[in-house]
Amino acid sequence: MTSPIRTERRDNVLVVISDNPPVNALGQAVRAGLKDAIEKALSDEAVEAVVIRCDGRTFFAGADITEFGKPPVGPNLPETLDAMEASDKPVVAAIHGTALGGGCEVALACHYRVAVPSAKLGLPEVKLGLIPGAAGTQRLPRLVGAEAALPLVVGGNPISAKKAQGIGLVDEIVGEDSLEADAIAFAKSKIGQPVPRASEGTANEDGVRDPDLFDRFRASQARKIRGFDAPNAAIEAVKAAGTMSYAEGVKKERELFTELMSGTQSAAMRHYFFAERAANKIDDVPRDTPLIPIRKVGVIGAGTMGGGISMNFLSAGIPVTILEMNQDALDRGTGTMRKNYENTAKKGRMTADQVEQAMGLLTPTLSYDELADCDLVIEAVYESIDVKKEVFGKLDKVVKQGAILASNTSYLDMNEIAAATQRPGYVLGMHFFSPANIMKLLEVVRGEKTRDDVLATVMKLSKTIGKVAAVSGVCPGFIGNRMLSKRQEQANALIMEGANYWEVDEVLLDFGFPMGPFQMGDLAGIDIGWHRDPSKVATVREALCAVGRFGQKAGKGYYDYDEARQRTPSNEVKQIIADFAAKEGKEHREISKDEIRERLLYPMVNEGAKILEEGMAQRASDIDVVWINGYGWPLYTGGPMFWAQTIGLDTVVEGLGKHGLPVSNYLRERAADSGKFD
Ligand code: T1G
Repeated sequence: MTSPIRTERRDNVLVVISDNPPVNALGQAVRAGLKDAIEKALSDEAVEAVVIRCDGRTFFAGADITEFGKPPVGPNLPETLDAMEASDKPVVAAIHGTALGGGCEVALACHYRVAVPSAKLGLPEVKLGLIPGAAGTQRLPRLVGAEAALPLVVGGNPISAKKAQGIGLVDEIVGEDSLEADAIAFAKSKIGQPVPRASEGTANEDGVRDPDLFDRFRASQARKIRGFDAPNAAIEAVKAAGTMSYAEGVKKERELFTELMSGTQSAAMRHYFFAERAANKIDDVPRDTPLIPIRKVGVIGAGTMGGGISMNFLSAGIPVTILEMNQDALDRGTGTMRKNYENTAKKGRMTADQVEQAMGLLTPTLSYDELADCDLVIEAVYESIDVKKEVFGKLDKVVKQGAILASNTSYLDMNEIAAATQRPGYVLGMHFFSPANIMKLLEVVRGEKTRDDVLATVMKLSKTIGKVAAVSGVCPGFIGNRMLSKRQEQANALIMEGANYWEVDEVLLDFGFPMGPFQMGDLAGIDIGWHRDPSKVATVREALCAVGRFGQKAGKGYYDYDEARQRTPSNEVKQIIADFAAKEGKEHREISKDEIRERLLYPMVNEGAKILEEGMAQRASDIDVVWINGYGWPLYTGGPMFWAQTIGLDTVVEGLGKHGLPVSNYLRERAADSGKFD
């Protein structure tokens, strides 16, 4: 098999080129080819400098993640890079695309780095539950210092070539279309000079001057890294660069890396990496299905959801015509969108021009006729099947043939909505999650009659607007809300049986969720959908509303809130619950946190198994993608289905039985068979 690495001579410069699509991952063949090429360069007198570059869309984008968890095959990357750095001939990394992870470490082991303006560099290993494993945590702080290294290694987000040049990671920004030529010229200019080796630098001089730097940084990241192992390991590794010799620091990095690689968090986060990409593929729709061009989008409803949905398209440069029933509602909606953009600009995440650009693509209207030439119309009106069927009937008459009609419904029957039109093949669900311009999840609900090209178009469009999409079949609550309802059922039952509602929240917080069900209720508003009659009290929720406990907005819901919205459990609520339980003849008892966790989470796994058995989700990993992106399931456990496999499906089956909860045949069968869903 030909090596993905080739070399080409340009006078006295040897250009080492990798051609390993799709992202020049540093798999075994690439590492072996790199090693051979470097040995060739070092032994050839005629070669006085080396340039390393990649064909295709990007410089090396990291180690080959598909090799992880398998027996290592040499040569290993650290040794290959050490041999390269030891060269006395200047070695220049010529960077385009995204030099990530091991790719960035290749660049760090080169003596110099040049990059095109559009290039990005980063160390995203923490997003895989790892830290850099080829001396990146030791070379980078020697090149750029601790303050600049920490966000890169601990946050894992890439930076632009310009920013990289600013911190000393990139030596020169070269022409966007003349990378190789400029890199060769740069290499030639360094011939005869002593080569700078990052490993020989002094690390963290800023960290020595400011010893609290590391603790301050850790504190600043506390909320984001809560529960994750890798970020703390990353901080330790960067710190080691300033307190140990290079060799000892590399050893420390290796210890931390190996421990993380063998842990459940990295397995879970590597699972998620591939799960997110798999979710965008539809098994029974050919990848080359022709797509419908989406040049103009219509949105019905300028409320919270309609406005948020519209922003996704405007931010992606796609014009939106937004329709409301009256001018006041329209003005309120467009005003809120502008305010949201301006808030983003205030945080420095957008420029004022970009705000005007986005708002300039928005056309408010009161007339359905203005939607006639839209390629896609998304309805985000009141969650009533009759209202939606009426809206779709109107759209069907007004909007051009071949346009897609989508509903943002969160649980209604898409087949019934599609039947209200003459074009059921062009109808599907696009279930956004509030706030729609922020939450990444998009549940794409495939109707019985939804055409392949319509589905493929919306899946591709989801990536364009920065969403993570998963396909759901038509069932109440689709994937996410259907499983959420099982958790909510148990949460309500548990507090009637004696569990304190704040304990239920704490169990999910400790598990890694951003908040528990009762906190969520207070945040969203207990009074949503309340009949407003304080004399009619049939549930705990109605009892709370009857005494004005509407949630955070009222300063009290399940919890009491102070001005800073800090919550305190309420004795009044505890009594209301106790009275309800007594009325229902429920005996209160001590309930352990283990029982609370099992009764909240295991029924969700069981419902996920039913969703798979009914074909409402393509694969178990899609369910993980839904829960991680739509409901805050902790990424470091891989999602409900991966987590269940990690603790053992038989453990889940046994736990459900112990609590007298139903076990689906499919779950029982999977537990008895391979212990895996997919
Ligand atoms: N290994 C294997 N396959 C990879 C890969 C990788 N590193 N990166 C991408 N792919 C596959 C991906 O699964 C998909 O496959 C296709 O390439 C296109 O990817 C030693 C230990 C580079 C920004 O974490 O961030 O280095 O679905 O759909 O949107 O210290 O891919 O087509 O079959 O994402 O244009 C560190 C991960 C590894 C980078 C391109 N590196 N990749 O995004 O395309 S650990 C990373 C990305 C490491 C060292 C450590 C993105 C991208 P398929 P895509 P994209």
